Amino acid sequence: MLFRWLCLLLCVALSHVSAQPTTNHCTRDDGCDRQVALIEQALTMLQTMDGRLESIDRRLTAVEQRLEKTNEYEADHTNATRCRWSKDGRRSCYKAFVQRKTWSEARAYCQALYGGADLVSIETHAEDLFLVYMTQELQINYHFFYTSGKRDASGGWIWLATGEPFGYTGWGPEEPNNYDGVIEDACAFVNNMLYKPTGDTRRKVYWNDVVSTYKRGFICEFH
Ligand SMILES: [Ca+2]
Ligand SMILES: [Ca+2]
Repeated sequence: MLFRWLCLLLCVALSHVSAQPTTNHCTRDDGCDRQVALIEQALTMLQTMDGRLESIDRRLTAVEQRLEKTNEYEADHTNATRCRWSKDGRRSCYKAFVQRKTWSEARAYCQALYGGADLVSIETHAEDLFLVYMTQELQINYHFFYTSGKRDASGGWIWLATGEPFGYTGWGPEEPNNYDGVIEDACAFVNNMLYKPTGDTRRKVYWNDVVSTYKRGFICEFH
């Protein structure tokens, strides 16, 4: 648009020049040549400026799109996600999902959600408690959530999101147990308070080894 306006101005200037008596301009052939050369030079400069303006416009559009994405993230963060600061000054955010997925599907879903997101790794008692409060507060009507914990080939447990073996654990009584002789290869965070508020004598919150191909809820963690 700017380019068109500048061209229009140039055309007006040119018409002004051509409207002048010949005695004031172009009294000699070389004088006309100089004018034409200057006008061509000006046109080239205008074209270059137009190209630069288009480039700036494209960059502005990209910045606007990034800002929109940030706003979406903030909105989502405020409404459905909970964050905490650990003692070492690290900030972690969590988002719990009740739509059921297999462990692999849930992990892929978390990883596609935000850059660096993955299934949750519960590394401390404080983090474990935070998830209890979070799932309570959000009033989620479901109690089994996949974590990034997986049984490795030697039977040990590892947080696949971080590559670290389990340090702190919150296994329930007799867990992990490969219940009924079935290999249970994924670690689930269980909050029975979500649907058995009273009268249930079992431990309310614990970890359970479960079969990873079953569809369950899950919790994503990101920083
Ligand atoms: Ca963690
Ligand atoms: Ca089990």
